[in-house]
Amino acid sequence: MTKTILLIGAPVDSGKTRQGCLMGPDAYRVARLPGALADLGHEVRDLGNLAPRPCAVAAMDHLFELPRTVGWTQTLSAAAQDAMAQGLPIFLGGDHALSLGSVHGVAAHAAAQGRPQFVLWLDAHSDFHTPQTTQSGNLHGTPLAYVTGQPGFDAFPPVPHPIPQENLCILGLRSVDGAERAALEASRINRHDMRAIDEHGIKALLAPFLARVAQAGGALHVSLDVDFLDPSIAPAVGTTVPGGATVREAHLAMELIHDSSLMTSMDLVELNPMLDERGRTAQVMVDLCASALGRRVFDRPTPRLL
Ligand code: 6HN
Ligand code: MN
Ligand code: MN
Ligand code: MN
Repeated sequence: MTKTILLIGAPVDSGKTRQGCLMGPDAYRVARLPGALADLGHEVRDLGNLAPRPCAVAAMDHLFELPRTVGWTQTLSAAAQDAMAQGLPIFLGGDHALSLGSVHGVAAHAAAQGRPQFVLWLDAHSDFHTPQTTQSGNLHGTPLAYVTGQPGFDAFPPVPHPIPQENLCILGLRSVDGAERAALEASRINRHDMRAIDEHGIKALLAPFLARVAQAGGALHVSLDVDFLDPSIAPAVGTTVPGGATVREAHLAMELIHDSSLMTSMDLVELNPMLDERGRTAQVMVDLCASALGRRVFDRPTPRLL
């Protein structure tokens, strides 16, 4: 089924100290993301790059660039709500702090429609710190705590529609800080580390989650962090962790997402073109996005999810 896809450039670079993710949206364009999606028959509208609202909240010593990140959250939440009324937004990051806003916005849209929001988080990290528990002070490590309504985000827009923890699924985990581990273990978040992928395979972990989204009639936001992938195939990210997903594991995840017809919005995050090698990380992200939107080698009968 062809879709209207809105490409929203979100050159967020305030979520961590190492700079470079602001070049991500243009790297995706140069790697021909718009053409790759149009080739699949979709209507593609590139809305250009956003800029953060000026924001008057006070800086906090232990948090990097808090006011700018709050400004981005306001901008991106509003952009997400607008875009959801028109089609399927893909947020071209930008670091993972952009999901503070994109997920906030899509959840507001879903709530207005009376539809439950689900989130699939493909990442080496759990990004479940609060501004109180973060050791690095880097707010790209906090979006899942924010969108599930954890305390401590007073500087940010309020979260009237927190996403129920059981509606989240994290895949690819292999770097979880102590405070995050304790919080995750006390939570109802579905989470699978790389060992689970090794032992069971992507499909056995992902299909039951997709089946739950389908059963609930939910909206599904997919947030793809470059570091979900193994650094040998995706070096262009500041937070590489060895032992990540292979090209095929990542494509299978995207292909299952496509077959489910459930995805309603997506983030491509953490690409740092300064760290890339001849654009190959940008290219693999473009190819993964195309798989999520229907690129395939051969047609297959749509499989049952379970
Ligand atoms: N990401 N847990 C580490 C921190 O600094 O809080 C790493 C966060 C990585 C963030 O994956 O988008
Ligand atoms: Mn809508
Ligand atoms: Mn992340
Ligand atoms: Mn990560």
